[in-house]
Formats: sequence, C-alpha cells, structure tokens
Amino acid sequence: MSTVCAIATPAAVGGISVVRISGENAFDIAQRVFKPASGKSVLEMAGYTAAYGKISDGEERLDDGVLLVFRAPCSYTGEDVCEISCHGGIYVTRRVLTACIKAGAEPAAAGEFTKRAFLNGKLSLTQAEAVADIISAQGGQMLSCSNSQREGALARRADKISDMIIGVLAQISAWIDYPEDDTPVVTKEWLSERLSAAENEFSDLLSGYEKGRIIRDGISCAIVGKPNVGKSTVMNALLGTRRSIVSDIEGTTRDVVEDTVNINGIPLLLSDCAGLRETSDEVEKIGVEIMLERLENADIVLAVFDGSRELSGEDKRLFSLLENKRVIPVVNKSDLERRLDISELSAFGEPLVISAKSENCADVIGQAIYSRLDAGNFSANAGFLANERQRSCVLRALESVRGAKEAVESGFTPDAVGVMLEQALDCMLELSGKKASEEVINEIFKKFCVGK
Ligand SMILES: Nc1nc2c(ncn2[C@@H]2O[C@H](COP(=O)(O)OP(=O)(O)OP(=O)(O)O)[C@@H](O)[C@H]2O)c(=O)[nH]1
Ligand SMILES: [Mg+2]
Repeated sequence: MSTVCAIATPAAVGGISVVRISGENAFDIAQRVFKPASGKSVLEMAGYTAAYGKISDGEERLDDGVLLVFRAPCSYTGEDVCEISCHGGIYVTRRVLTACIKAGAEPAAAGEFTKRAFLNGKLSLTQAEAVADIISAQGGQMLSCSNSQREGALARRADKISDMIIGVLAQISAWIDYPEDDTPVVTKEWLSERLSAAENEFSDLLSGYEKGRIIRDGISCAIVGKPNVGKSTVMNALLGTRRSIVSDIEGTTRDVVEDTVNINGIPLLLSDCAGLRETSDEVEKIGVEIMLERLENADIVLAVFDGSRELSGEDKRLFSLLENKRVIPVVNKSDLERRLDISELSAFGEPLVISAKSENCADVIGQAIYSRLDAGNFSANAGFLANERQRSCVLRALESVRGAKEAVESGFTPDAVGVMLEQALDCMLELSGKKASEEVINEIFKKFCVGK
C-alpha cells in the first residue's frame, strides 16, 4: 500500500495542528521534512518516542514542532506512522502537508487511516464505525456507547453468534458427509434449540436499535398545544434561556423555534411550534402546517394544556393528532386555580402538572422525557446496533434463521437448513466486516473526515 498523509486536525486556527503520515515510507518521508534537534535521524527513532525539531520544505524552514513515531504493527493503522505536530495556523499546516507530499507521500482519502486500520486487522468494521460515532458524539451517552462499541462490544457479540452458527454448520456437514461415523446425530430438537438461541439474540439486538438511535441522534421533541397554553414558556424553561417569545397574545409563535438541550447525556432537539387553531392568517396557517409535520415526525410530543381553563374544542382537536404518538401530557399554569378536568387526558397517561414559570419545571419535564424513552436502562456494554447498515445485516440474519427454523419444523433435509444458516452467517460476517464487499467498505469510510 502507498504511503499517505493528511492533516488530522480541523482546518481552523488552533494551538497545534497534526499532520499524519502512514505507510511503509513514513519514516523516510518524515526524515526529509523533519530534523530532530538532537541530531539523531528519524530512521533511528524507536516506536512510541517523540522528538523536538525543525520542519522544512526543502531548504525553506517552515516551523518548529514535535514528531511522534509509531512503528508497525503498533500504530493506529498497523503501519509505520509519523505524526508531525506544528503550530496550529491554517497556512503553516498546509505547508507542512505539502512538504510531506513533495517528499513522496500521497494525499489520504477520507477515512483512509481508519480504513487501513480495518484492512490491517486492527479494528472490525463495527469498531471502525464507532470511531466515526465518537467524533460525532454530541452527548455523554453517545460517547460512552461509542466507546464500548470501539472496544468491540458489538463485534464480540457478532463473533459469538457467528461461532455458534459455524459450529451448527460443521455438525450438519459432518453428519451429511459421514453418516456412518459416530458423529452425533443432528436431531430436530438439537437444531431447534440452537436456532431459537440465534433468533433470540438477533431479536434482542434489533429491539435495542430504537434506543441506540435515540442515544446516537438525540430525541426530537415537539411542543404542541393550542395558543397561549405556555408552550414557549416550557421551551424557555427547558433551555434555561429566553429563546422563544412569550406573550399573552394568542398566536405569538408562528414560525417553529428550534434548539437543543442535553438531558442526562442525550441531546433533546426541541421544536416550539405555532399554537393549533383555525386561523385566516396566511402566515399562521403555514406555522400550523409546520407544527403538524413536527408532531408527526417527533420521537416524543409534549402536549401542553392550560390547567386554569376547561378543555376547549381546540384542545380536543389535538387529541386525534396525538393518537399512536409517544405523548407526555403537560397541564400547565398550576399556580392558578385549576379548571381543567385532568381525567379527560387519561388516554395519554399520567399528566405532568406543572407551572412553566416555576424553577423546577425543566427538571420535572426532563426527567419525564428521559424515563418515558426508557433510555436509562440501555446497556451499551452488551453491544448494540448503531446504524442502519448494522441493523440491515441483523434483520437479514434473523430472516434466514427464521427460514431455517421453518425448514426444521417442516421436516426439510439438513442441507436445506444449512443453506439458510450459511446466509445468516454471511450477514454476520458482513456486519463485522470479515466478509464485507469492497463497495460496502468504501461506502462506510467515505463518510469519515480526511485525516481520520
Ligand atoms: N400563571 C402562569 N402563566 C403562565 C405560565 N406559563 C405561561 N404563562 C403565561 O401564559 C401566556 C402565554 O405563554 P406562551 O408561552 O407565550 O404561550 P404559547 O403556548 O407559546 O402561546 P402561542 O405562541 O401564542 O401559541 C404568557 O403570558 C405566559 O407568561 C404558568 O405556569 N403560570
Ligand atoms: Mg409560543
């Protein structure tokens, strides 16, 4: 493989920038660009050591910096790697990169270092995907889940089930090939037990996907209700700032107001929407249309009612829109005399009775959202499906295992069962990357940034 280089830090001004070189000529190239102040040659430096020195492009001095040396296979990519840290200016960093290219390195493609780590057996595909997730993590939960994945939580789970399937396949083929030997007979019960174990494992992984998605992407939360019930006041309380305009004029919020807040390490993507009512105002009508869209697509809906008033026709119109949604009914203005009959909201579960103007309102709503999503008991250490590709592999594996189970039940021959189990195994090998096509691999690493 060629020797590649890229800037590993963002294209922005900072204290330090890093240019990374990986491949068999990494030390030769670094030697041409970097001269250690000690007078020692880069080629003599041991792995995991650093040197301070001068960075040049031919005769032109560019900067002073630090060189880190990693010798194959003990590096991120598994190849010889050098990292040159220079001052974090955009121009100087680009010049250091150009000097490395002039010295013989090729510019790295997006994700090329991690792709090489995968190709050199340093990481499974799911671990490589977790590296991208760590970079894009926006909340503590996502970060800790991605770290578990990078440490191989899902890869281990996939390997365990693949090994089990391989064991069953071996037993089936031994029995077919040498029926006269004293190979244990593959009975219907023996097969069913193992197929059920595989089915349960796949179903378990798939059932955790939704929670994983929420932790990964955050929760979208639409705040809806008729005008003047206090939606924008709730929004501001959750954000801890005056983001939305609050007034006692009905129809104050017309355009959707969006912002993000973190609850227990999960990003909550809030949309404060226009109040639901019949209106002849063209702009407000559009606001109501957008509100309906947000309501439809939200992971969770805060349906706000004014507790100081009886339920109106507009409140009741909202009811039908909330069907089949994950709803938290919020009865606001608890500081005023209650006129709303809470039992009328019983279809949506226990309402939160709050005053959006009170200090603890954000905590109460945040906790209610968190427990409603049931994300708290999500165990990332056990491994979970972090993206659509991984989910699709497990879905297909589950289908094949169910097909194999049906074949056993219908009295099909063991080789028919074996074919379906092989399909399931292929899906698991695609998941871990042991048998993924070049297109799949390229697709994954294309989404990485250059330098990672
Ligand atoms: N007493 C009392 N008044 C509140 C409470 N929450 C909001 N209000 C008042 O209710 C009025 C409407 O509040 P908003 O937050 O603007 O209501 P909204 O639902 O966003 O209204 P629209 O944007 O018009 O749909 C304002 O005068 C708020 O100060 C509360 O808990 N108690
Ligand atoms: Mg409002």
